[in-house]
Amino acid sequence: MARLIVVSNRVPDPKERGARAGGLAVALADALPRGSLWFGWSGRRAAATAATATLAEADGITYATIDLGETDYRRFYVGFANGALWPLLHFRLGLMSFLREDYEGYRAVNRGFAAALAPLLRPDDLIWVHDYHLIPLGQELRRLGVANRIGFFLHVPFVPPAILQVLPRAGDLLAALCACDVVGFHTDRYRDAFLDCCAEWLGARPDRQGRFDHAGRNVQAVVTPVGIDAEDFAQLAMRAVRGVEARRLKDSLVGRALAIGVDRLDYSKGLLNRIEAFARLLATHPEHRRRVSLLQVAARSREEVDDYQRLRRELDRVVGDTNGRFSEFDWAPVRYVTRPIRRRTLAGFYRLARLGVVTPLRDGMNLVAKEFVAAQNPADPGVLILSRFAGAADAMAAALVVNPFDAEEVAEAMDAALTMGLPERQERHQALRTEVWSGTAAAFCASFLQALRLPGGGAA
Ligand code: ADQ
Repeated sequence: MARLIVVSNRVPDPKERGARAGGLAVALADALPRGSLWFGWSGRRAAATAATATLAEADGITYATIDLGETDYRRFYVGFANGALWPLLHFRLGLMSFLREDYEGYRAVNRGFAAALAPLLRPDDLIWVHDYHLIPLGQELRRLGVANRIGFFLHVPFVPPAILQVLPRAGDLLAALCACDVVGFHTDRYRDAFLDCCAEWLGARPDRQGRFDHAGRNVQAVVTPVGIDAEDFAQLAMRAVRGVEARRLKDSLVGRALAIGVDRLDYSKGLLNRIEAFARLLATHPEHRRRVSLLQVAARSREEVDDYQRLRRELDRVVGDTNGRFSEFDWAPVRYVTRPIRRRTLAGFYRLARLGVVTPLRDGMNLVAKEFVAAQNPADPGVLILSRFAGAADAMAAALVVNPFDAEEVAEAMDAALTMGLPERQERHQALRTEVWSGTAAAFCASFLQALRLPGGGAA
């Protein structure tokens, strides 16, 4: 079988397997076949970007990483990827900032990645590039004469033409992406938006399988939703709920219901809206005061980007206000933790929770929703509240699906979840469980790779 080459911005440190706060690393680590090579940034900064990769091996996977130069890091990572593309692809035009030099830095790092990767490649390798940091990588590899099959998967949403047109150089980027053979998305909506953009900028005329010709190549857009290793996570939760941390949490609740939110501290995750909705629940339904605590785990993320520092301050304030307003001497409504918690510990916490609150304003998929479902005890499951703007909502209609911009609607859903009887909880959970157990990380990899392996075949 052909060797798989995975390329992503960050390559996780194999030694830190238990403590990753990031969907891409979690999804891939669950599904990579042995013998694969994983290429990308080491996470370290140096005076200049390295021209060749450093190799390390663990569990049958070769990790090939390069350090990034300070200026490249600022322009590529902080500037264009997280200052322009991330807000744009999450529909936050007001937060987008574009500088030509950032765009040039972004292109330069993609060129550098291609130059460092090309010498490691064999002719029959399958190359699978991940996410918005590396949109032009396929084109840069082609320029170096790489003729291998190249696939690209976007972990975040794709936006319709009316949004994409705001980005200077949008046409350039779309054309660069079309140097790949297969381009994958979580949902039909994102794929259709991509095809609409290709029609508008590149004159593409896709067929019903999402294939079209561009610049002498055939490109296929596919839908392959990311999932988790559900059975493994369920086992983890069953063990962890008996562990020390879960027991400490349970004891501290003294019989109160637990609501849980777990996110990177990111403005796309709807954290402010969530706290506001919880405060509204306590204001309009005083019967829940002292009966429920919200544990919000919000791992700090991208702190070098100003908007993230602002969000952190704002969230500190909103949590403080809510606790000041409703706390009593023996109960605080919100418990707020800003450091990552080990995956195993989180699994136990999910299982203890009566309510999982996953209310991003936009999210490509959202794996926390799936983890919460996998962790539940089917005999007495908790209820999932899920934003309709998470890709996960497309296949999880049995959750309480809400518009996160409507605090009253979210508060009503919280009330409904806290008062829901066992038969309805079980019925909803069973439907969600079926979905999470079929759309696993392994299924995601298999269906994307099937499309990538087979010119002319593959996922729809
Ligand atoms: P993320 O935006 O990082 O991923 P998500 O899908 O929720 O979001 O994945 C986060 C992962 O990190 C989960 O496995 C979660 O358990 C873990 N995590 C989050 N917060 C944590 C914390 N505070 N402590 C410890 N662990 C934490 C991107 C896209 C998503 C998409 C994934 C996968 O933005 O939309 O679902 O990639 O494609």
